[in-house]
Amino acid sequence: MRTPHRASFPALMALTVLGFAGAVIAVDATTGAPPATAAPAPPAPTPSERFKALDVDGDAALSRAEADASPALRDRFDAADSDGSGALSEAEYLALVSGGETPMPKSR
Ligand SMILES: [Ca+2]
Repeated sequence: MRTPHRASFPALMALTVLGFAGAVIAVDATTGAPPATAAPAPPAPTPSERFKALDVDGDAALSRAEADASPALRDRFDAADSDGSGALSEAEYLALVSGGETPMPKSR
């Protein structure tokens, strides 16, 4: 018995067929039903708009629970909470999103 590729070849064929079918469906979905009104891309929300969207209770601060809605924000909550109040003011949020990779530059 020397059939080293007997199991893998059908599996590869199945994956290829499934992948091809998925591509056809995706193309058909985009070309088959064009939107009536041209809407190329929604404008990206400004940081201030994102802050307001996250501030669900409208108290002008992001609690830890509110920040949990954004995984990226949740991971950086403690770094962003520069005054240690346990909530992010809009200024702290804007400093975080505008500061990017270096929220706390060391003085030198
Ligand atoms: Ca809030």
